[in-house]
Amino acid sequence: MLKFFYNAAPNPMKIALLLEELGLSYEAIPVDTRQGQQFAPEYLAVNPNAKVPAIVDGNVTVFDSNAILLFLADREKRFIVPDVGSAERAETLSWLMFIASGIGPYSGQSVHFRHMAPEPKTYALNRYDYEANRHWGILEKHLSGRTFMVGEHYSVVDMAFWGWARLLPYVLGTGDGTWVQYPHVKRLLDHINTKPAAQRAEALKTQYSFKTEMDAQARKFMFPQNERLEKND
Ligand SMILES: N[C@@H](CCC(=O)N[C@@H](CS)C(=O)NCC(=O)O)C(=O)O
Repeated sequence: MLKFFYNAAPNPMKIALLLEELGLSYEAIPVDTRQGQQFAPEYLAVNPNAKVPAIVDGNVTVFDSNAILLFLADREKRFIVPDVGSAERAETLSWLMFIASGIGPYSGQSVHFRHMAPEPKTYALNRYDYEANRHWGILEKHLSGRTFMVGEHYSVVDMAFWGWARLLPYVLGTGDGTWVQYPHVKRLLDHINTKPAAQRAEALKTQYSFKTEMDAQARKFMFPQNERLEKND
């Protein structure tokens, strides 16, 4: 059976949604990153980057969320346009990579500097907040004249979008006011949230009690770079 290594963070949740939409049988294996389980040698053999998500299916291993989306959609021939030379397929790749290399990293760093980093952080927070908003602004504009991210149908690009859009008020620190600025992002998010597969994906986080405290041990695992600062003190 397909093994899905996950926690409740945005990148794994994209995969939970696709697995639920595909109706594939899978074993959900929690990786508690605040307890350092991402660094276990058995997990590093699956994902040398020590992050979630990853999947193992028979002799196939895939890590990095948008690579997993692409792999599963291609293999199952669902939620993606199959013609690799088509304009729609090209658009699919562009938006998948935009989400992987722009939305994810800038939103993630915006969360880090807004909610986790010690002072002084004005410069870094300003940069990542600006870039996160710039990237979400591009999606907002793109969605203003269309129902889905690509083409006329719900696809893996919408699922990649959903993983992060769920957390946008937290990412930008703007609470409910977020949706005044991003109404089209909200419209697509709400649409996906009505799907039973999205609700089953969200329910995954109740299957396992992930560590919630961001204590000294969790910070050591999540922010290993800080050790260098301590040495320089
Ligand atoms: N490019 C990777 C990023 C994965 C990633 O950063 N995952 C986060 C959760 S969303 C994680 O594992 N964090 C734990 C850590 O940084 O130790 C992907 O899209 O899968």
